[in-house]
Amino acid sequence: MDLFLSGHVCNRKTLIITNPIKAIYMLLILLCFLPLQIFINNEWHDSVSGKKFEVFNPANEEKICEVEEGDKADVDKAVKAARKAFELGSPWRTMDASERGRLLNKLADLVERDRLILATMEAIDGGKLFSTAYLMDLGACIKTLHYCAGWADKIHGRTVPMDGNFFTFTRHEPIGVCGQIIPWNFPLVMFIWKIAPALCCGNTVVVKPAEQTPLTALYMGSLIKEAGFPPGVVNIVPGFGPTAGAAISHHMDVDKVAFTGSTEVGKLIKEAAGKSNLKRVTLELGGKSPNIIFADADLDTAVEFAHIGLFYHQGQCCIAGSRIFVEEPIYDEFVRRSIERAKKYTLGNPLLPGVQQGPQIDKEQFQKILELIESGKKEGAKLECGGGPWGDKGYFIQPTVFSNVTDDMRIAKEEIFGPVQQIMKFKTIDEVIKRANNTTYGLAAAVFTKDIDKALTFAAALQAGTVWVNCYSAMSAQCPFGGFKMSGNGREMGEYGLHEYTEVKTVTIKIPQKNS
Ligand SMILES: *[C@@H]1O[C@H](CO)[C@@H](O)[C@H](O)[C@H]1NC(C)=O
Ligand SMILES: *[C@@H]1O[C@H](CO)[C@@H](O)[C@H](O)[C@H]1NC(C)=O
Ligand SMILES: CC(=O)N[C@H]1CO[C@H](CO)[C@@H](O)[C@@H]1O
Repeated sequence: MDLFLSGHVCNRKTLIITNPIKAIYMLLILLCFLPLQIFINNEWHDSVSGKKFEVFNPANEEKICEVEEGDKADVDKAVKAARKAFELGSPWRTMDASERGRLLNKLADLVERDRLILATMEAIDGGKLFSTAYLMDLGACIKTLHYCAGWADKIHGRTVPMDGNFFTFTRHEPIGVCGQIIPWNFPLVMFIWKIAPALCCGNTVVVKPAEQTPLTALYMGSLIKEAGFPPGVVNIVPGFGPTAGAAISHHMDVDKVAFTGSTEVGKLIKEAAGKSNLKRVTLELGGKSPNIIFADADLDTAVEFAHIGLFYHQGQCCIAGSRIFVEEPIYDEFVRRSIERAKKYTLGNPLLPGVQQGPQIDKEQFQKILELIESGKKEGAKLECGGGPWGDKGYFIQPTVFSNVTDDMRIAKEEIFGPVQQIMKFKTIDEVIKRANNTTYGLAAAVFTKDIDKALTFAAALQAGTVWVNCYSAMSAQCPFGGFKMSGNGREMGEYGLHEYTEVKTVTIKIPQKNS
């Protein structure tokens, strides 16, 4: 996600990059034209059931629009279209690989052209800071599309020195129809992270955006058509997890499903795959990532990254560093500076310049976070600041810092997905490795130290898909991303991510022997 955060976030000048009023005006015009429907075969469809669902702005709880609600019958239609587009001899299967790359580059250009509109939609629909959406999210989307476009004609097989008189080579073929289920916290980035690798490898896709945040995905439908992708290559079915999402994961004609979301739902998806056609499954799930700060670390850097690593996007990140272990000698000072940093926030409408924290996504998340904050208070953690809702409209929560946190508290064990920072104390290296790993999750981890030996010890010992040293949340399209343990299966992005969208086929040809 290209989140080299502190650099951007601290520099106020880069934040006010464009005119939000113009953006709102454009969005209003656009909503009149944006088909709030199901996108199948490059055309817009009403739902088979005739149902629609409402989409809300989490900053003021007001309804933005209604969207056609996809369910099993709509997923069936979308899968049929995707299957047809995948058939041998179809325009997509006969297209040169370099042409697939060109289409992805074209799509990147269209996203860049409409960056303002897409960033505004993310802000209104998902409560994301407009400035962050414009700089970080849209920036990451454009780079990811270009990155995958570059791979399209570089997916090579190998020749294999097989025993006997044979010529053997491998083909890295697309898997087929891929179901892709997108979370609400990074609606557009995750949409691109899913479709771009799948398409560059030659798959076709059926995408379900989150019911809270379907707007940018639908807008992408119109850009995909404009870019010139053949009908059926990308199909977009907005709807709910237990209906449309379940239909995708149980479908007998979906070859792979990729999901980003909660561990709980990840388990359901694997189960559905097991009960249907054993479709391939990749999952990017929850986390409770440890962030370990040694006394020899640069304290300013550590405080800032620990802060951003947790509070970014209102804490609604799977990688959030939500268990901060601080070495005893600097504990009190670290806590003091973390409180000072957290108190500096301006909360408010995410479209307005200068606002640094927007609302949580919906009432359910809002209430869950407040309940966890209460549990922290009850279980004896020290509430240093925040600790409750903010304002009288919208799902805002005050930036909250807990010190004196112990490993057995719920706030130290459960994924909060909110602006709530837990700071724990540690004494020895062995102790903190055990405590850091003592979780069912394994998505990310970080260590802050100037000692290269310590850094390398932790890089090896921490059970996590990504380990950062002296930084946090640094991500980009070239780097594989995913989880150990119950944080998921498989990797997304980077060259490793492409393996999850290809099947390897071994072709063996008998070489005729000359009679001697
Ligand atoms: C920290 O927690 C312990 C028990 O876990 C408690 O005895 C102590 O008073 C707490 N300290 C502060 C400053 O809240
Ligand atoms: C791991 O956590 C559990 C509780 O969640 C605790 O009982 C156990 O002692 C911990 N183990 C270590 C090595 O910290
Ligand atoms: C590599 C390593 O030391 N991993 C350990 C992390 O901590 C867990 C829990 O204590 C151990 O089970 C792992 O062996």
